[in-house]
Amino acid sequence: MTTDVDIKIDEKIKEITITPSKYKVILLNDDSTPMDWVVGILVEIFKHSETTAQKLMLSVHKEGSTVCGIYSFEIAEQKSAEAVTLSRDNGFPLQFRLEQE
Ligand code: TYC
Repeated sequence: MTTDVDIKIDEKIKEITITPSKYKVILLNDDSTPMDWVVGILVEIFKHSETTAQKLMLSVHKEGSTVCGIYSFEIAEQKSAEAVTLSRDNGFPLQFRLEQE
């Protein structure tokens, strides 16, 4: 016999297994990363157009932070780690935060 409780549990399992959380990648401002470098990262790693990348970079420069992409946890982590490694290798302190949606 299937009860209301069984159905609720089935629905909960589906919700947990079929809908993985998304994560916002938040780009943070700093005083020394060059503007052109930030735009390059947004184009090459986060696949924004040059125009959007310029707007996002200026928004971070003025407001302190912005969401630069929303991905599964693995992709969010991979992209921000790649951007940070590339920036550190070039002497820039660019930083990101991940935030669950
Ligand atoms: N504030 C930096 C500067 O004046 C530019 C910058 C923009 C740095 C966005 C980081 O995420 C950033 N050179």
